[in-house]
Amino acid sequence: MKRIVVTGGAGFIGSNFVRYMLEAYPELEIVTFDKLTYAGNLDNLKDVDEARHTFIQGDIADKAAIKAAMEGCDAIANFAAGSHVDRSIMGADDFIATNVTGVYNICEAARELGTPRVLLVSTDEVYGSIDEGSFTEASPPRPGNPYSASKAGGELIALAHFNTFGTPIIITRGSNTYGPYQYPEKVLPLFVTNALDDEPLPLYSGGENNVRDWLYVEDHCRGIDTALRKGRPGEIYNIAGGNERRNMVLTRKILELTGKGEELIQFVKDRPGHDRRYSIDAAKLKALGWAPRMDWDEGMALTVRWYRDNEWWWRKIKTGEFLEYYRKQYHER
Ligand code: NAD
Ligand code: TDX
Repeated sequence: MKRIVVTGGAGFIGSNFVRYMLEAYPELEIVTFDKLTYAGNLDNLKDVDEARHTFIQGDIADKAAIKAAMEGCDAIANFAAGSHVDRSIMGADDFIATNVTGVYNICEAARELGTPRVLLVSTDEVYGSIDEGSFTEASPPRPGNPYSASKAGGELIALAHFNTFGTPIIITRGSNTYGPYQYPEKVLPLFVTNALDDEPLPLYSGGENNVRDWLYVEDHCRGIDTALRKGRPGEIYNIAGGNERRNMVLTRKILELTGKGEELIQFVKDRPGHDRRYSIDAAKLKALGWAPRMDWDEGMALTVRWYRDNEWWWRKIKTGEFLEYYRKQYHER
């Protein structure tokens, strides 16, 4: 592969992927195509090699724009999405436009252009919650909130596109991802940056019930790269961190690493439709040679240190639009 298009490459996982791929493949050229929504941020790409990287501002819901960006590329990896469950509960229009229509446009453009590989980044949330054991790729999707339903919708359209037209679609379903450059609406960077400022950590539903499986962002990126290069069109690959933790355990870890006390924890009203536990089996991707490398304690220490050392990055974000969202989301909760 000489040239790939990365949609959503100015977001959290996308920007880590761009950096990872440019370092891993010295000949590769990347075109980042991103709408720059509230979550897109060119600061995330500040340190990439400009000689091999081009940025285009555009919307995947605009078919002509995404098709023009994809012309002549060897592959596309789509990270563009509405990605935050709580925002999708407030209103899901953008989630449908990007996660469903946008994905359809990418499939159509790929079919028309003959794009050799189309990697769609999806999520373990499409399976819904599981009390015991882990979902495999053969488990049926049962999404439980507007975000995960829109991701499942995009997946179904893409898989039907493969079935009908042979469009070379590969889907990855990653678990909860953490690391540098994550927008501070997600629980981990929100709690870390709040703790650093001695602000409350709004924990839903007591924190003992809900379990997430934490995947370090570089492991997620290597998993996507493995699926992109070695995966079979029409197939789905789970990418699991193998670090299931209750939210209270995550919260205590953040307090320990920031040197703060439990008085910062504020129990707040639960998220509607809150999925209790996510758990996926990644044996299928492991058979292609991938395995997560980052130990959870080490990954957490690295991540908290990154937010501590990079206030320039998140202080700018935690203003304006963010504060408006924060007030709506947490006021009187
Ligand atoms: P993010 O919200 O940080 O970034 C999303 C990026 O997409 C932003 O740069 C935004 O500007 C861009 N974007 C949004 N709508 C767009 C549009 N219509 N056209 C072009 N660009 C658009 O998200 P993230 O956490 O980096 O997630 C990336 C992908 O990974 C998403 O598809 C998400 O569903 C999936 N995923 C995320 C996690 C996680 O824990 N964060 C886990 C599994 C899967
Ligand atoms: O303020 C909070 N308090 C709280 O207790 C927030 C924002 C979250 N939580 C809880 C809800 C979840 O049980 O923390 C857990 C993680 O929440 P999020 O960070 O919002 O992530 P989640 O809903 O699990 O979804 C994430 O993982 C799958 C990503 O946001 C998705 O993009 C990804 O697909």
